[in-house]
Amino acid sequence: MQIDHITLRVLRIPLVTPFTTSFSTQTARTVLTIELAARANSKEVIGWAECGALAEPVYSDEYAAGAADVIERFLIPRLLAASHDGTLNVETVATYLEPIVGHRMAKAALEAAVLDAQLKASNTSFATYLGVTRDKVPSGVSIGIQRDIPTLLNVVAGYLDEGYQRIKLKIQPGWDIAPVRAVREAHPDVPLQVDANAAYTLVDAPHLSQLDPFDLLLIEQPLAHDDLRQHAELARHLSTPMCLDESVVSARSAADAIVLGAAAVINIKPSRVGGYLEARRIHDLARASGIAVWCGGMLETGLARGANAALAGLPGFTLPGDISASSRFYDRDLTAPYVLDDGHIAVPTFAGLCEAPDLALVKEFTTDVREIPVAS
Ligand code: NPG
Repeated sequence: MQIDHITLRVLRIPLVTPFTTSFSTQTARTVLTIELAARANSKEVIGWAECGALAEPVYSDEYAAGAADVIERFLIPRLLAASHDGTLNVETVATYLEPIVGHRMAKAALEAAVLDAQLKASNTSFATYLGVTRDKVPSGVSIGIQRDIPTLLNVVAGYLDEGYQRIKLKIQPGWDIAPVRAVREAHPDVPLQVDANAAYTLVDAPHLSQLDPFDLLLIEQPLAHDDLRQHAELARHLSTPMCLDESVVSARSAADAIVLGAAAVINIKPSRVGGYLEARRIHDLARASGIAVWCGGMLETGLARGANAALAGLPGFTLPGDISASSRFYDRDLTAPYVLDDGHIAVPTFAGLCEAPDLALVKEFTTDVREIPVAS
């Protein structure tokens, strides 16, 4: 593949309702997008992708403006060298970017733009590329921390009415046992799980064990991202299965977590782990180890939501993912909206990772643009 032009944009897209987690309240999604014009298979194609990094480094150490900087300054020059040598394709991207330490979300975004272009040039859907045959995946919804329990119960009932197949509640110290008890009492049979985004320490083990009677699918990332050993210790105190999100950043860290007994379940977010190819490797490893996986969400726009649905079609994804309808977060999505159909999201059949976005909408939401010159 030869790259002809790259445009980086930072967009600010309003959310339909504020989303509160233990680390922040978001009222809008700041998202870095990549538009990559390329030639492959004698075709001119445009690959689109978005970066998972938030506006601030509060979920991980990456943030949108920083990702734009590292992409422009350090990652694109390496891809352009590969493009010039004629050795650029999605399978070589990670190798070219390897000398740059970390910055997985930035790398994932660039790899996704190349993958989208490559799939479009070969007229192949992402599901076909992965070998996925499922045509839809069950949809779960992630519910932020609410003002009070009556409000939470209303919100949960609304999403269940829409058809969501499982509920994930965000928790933090002061908002954990009571809200979970209330939701479980109101909905005894609903698949339910909780996500702490690293808000606790091992000292909280006795407190967290009070969640055990509520028959939760899992507790997600109660401890710090670099606390694998203590997650293993906490797992021994709880009967609720331990799931890791922030701690699993690669197939290597997934293997460590599994061997240590720190994860009975893994949340796979392609952007957190450096891209869809690494996400697939984690799926394969977990499946071979008998560890369940599910696809996490980062408030994706239509540039990544469908690709996540395709990934979640792989056989190891045995739990519903945070792959909700576009309307869960956005009044107007960048692409045709993803809709819930009987509690499921369709696995896309179009060529590429995503449909081309609505350029007028992209323009409306853009707060910063960088055109990257490509020397021929
Ligand atoms: O459905 O896209 C979604 C959101 C799911 O809760 C969700 N994501 O910690 O998993 C998380 C959380 C998150 C959102 C993390 C944005 C980081 C950024």
